[in-house]
Amino acid sequence: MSAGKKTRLSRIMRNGKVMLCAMDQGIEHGPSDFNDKNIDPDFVLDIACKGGFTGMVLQKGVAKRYYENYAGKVPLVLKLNGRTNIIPKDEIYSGPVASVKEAVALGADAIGYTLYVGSTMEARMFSDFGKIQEEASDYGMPCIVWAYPRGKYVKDEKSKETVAYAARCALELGADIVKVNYTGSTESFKYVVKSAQKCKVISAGGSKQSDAEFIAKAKEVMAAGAVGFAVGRNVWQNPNPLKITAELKKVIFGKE
Ligand code: FBP
Repeated sequence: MSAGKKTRLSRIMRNGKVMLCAMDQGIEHGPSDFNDKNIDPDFVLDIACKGGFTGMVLQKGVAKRYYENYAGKVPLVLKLNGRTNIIPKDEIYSGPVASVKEAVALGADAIGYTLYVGSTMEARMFSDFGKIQEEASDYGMPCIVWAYPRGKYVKDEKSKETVAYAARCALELGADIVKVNYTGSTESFKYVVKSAQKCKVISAGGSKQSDAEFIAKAKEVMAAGAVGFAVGRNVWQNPNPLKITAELKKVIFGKE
């Protein structure tokens, strides 16, 4: 691993663990995910800083207009592809919208890229990512892959086998960290972690759950050997974002 990549990875990790705050839902789901407060990126960036997140995931437009004031307080993970949920799942494809060079210019410490494993557009997405990954290697930029099995051939997006397959693809394609959806049990998630081998596994937060459900899930994820979370809605849709963050932090990092 290059010295640059090691340095950047160490900035988005604490004691080997990862806790990212994700706010790319504005493109992935649309403004319906937001309320009057969290529609404002400053509201979410403030939570990320005060909550001790190890990174903030943004698309480039938001990063350009908002991140400057938070640099040095929370590292930036720039998402390099995106799509709306208006396009049908059957033809799901997420194309590149930014480059690694732009991520470097914006001060990012890692890039994020979604791969819809199993989709009809898989070959194109793997090839797009291949170029991104090559550019990332040139710059010593860590790659975090959002590995989501999706499309008309995917029977169960959250089954142990399918999620493990997606996680393995991330390893095979050169990701440093893979973000997957939780498979529902520690046992099944252990298989996902095992399949990803040297590619570290983090879990998505998913749609908003009760505090108790979310924290129980977090405990199961960590017990399976994952290194953390990239979470959005379960934090910034929570009426008390810093309280749930503190609880999640305890699960991920233990006593600090
Ligand atoms: P959440 O914690 O809100 O689920 O965010 C995680 C995330 O991966 C986001 O980065 C992304 O916008 C969204 O989920 C994608 O969701 P979907 O599975 O609906 O495509």
